[in-house]
Amino acid sequence: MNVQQRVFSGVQPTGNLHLGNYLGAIKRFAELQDSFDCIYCVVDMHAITPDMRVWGGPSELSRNIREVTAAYLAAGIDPTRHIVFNQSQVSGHAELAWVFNCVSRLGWLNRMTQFKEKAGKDRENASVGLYAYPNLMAADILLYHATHVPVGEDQKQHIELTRDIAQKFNNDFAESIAANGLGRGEEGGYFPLTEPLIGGPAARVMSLRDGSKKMSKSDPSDLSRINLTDDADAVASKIRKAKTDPEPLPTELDGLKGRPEAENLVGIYAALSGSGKEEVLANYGGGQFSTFKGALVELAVEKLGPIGNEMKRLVADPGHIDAVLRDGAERARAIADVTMRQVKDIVGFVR
Ligand code: AQP
Repeated sequence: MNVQQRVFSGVQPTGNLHLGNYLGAIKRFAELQDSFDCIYCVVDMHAITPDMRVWGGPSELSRNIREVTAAYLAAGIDPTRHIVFNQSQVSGHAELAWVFNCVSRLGWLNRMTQFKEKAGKDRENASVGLYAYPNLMAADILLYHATHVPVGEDQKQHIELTRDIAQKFNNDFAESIAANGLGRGEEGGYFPLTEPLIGGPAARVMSLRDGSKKMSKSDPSDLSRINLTDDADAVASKIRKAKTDPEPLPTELDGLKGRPEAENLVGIYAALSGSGKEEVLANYGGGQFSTFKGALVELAVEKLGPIGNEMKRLVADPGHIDAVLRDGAERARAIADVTMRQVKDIVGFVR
């Protein structure tokens, strides 16, 4: 393992963990464990950025933090080889985010499409935290000098902003970084320019009810998503009811153009089976959706059933989950504290 290559990523504990979160993020987190030093965070400080009516209040938050942790463990993430913790236990996230609030520019944040989508028309009523969310996300990643971040397609813009913040910090403080002997890498910058790891057939899993919208925790329709804790009957019924079009499945990739619902189901099958969309079409192209949906139900139940069951088992033992998070937080804090001491020296804070 190359310890210079560090992965950081997180999931918000906002309930309704779904297939998009699994295929776009958590499944890939587990796959990266043999090639990277990994830090996986339950980003609870991000979860409270909407109105409390949206995130559900204190007991819901605690329950959701434990549920995301359970999903990490059930997906095969090993918290003894890597670090699993919740963000609010390591104060460096908030401290570095403040420094980044002063590095990042209003013009940059104004371009963030996720804020526009989440704030909607009632922008004046959105929290400052929702607006500054990408600066906190940059702090999450750079606090650990992470070189790679596995995320779904929807997070690409935030990773680009993280690179802009790192670059501006490195430029603004270039002299101080050098004077303190804290330059790293060829360019002598302090923070790395982190690479996103986005890809595969399910980088953007779409709603089962509308192929133009991403599968999302906050969609009011439960039929739009497969939750990781859904039982086999629910998974089967949601896939059977998933929106499709009247044409049979195409035999070639090109035939999926302009057919977002068909493309979505093919992508989900490919990601769950560890193959490509071409292979799926080679097997099911030309056939009716009903046959393909039957095969998808079988595959989804086979792959997701054990994860959902393990999550339920783990959540029933909150003491164990809390101990995993405390242990992870202690090890994360050891890395974060060094970064914060160095950042304070670079910025000129007296400590
Ligand atoms: N539909 C998706 N397809 C692929 N990846 C996805 N991710 C989310 N939705 C999809 C990825 O899951 C990780 C964790 O996401 P998050 O919990 O931090 O926040 P989110 O993106 O806001 O999740 P939702 O479900 O979309 O919630 P709401 O409804 O609140 O907007 C990230 O890596 C994300 O890319």
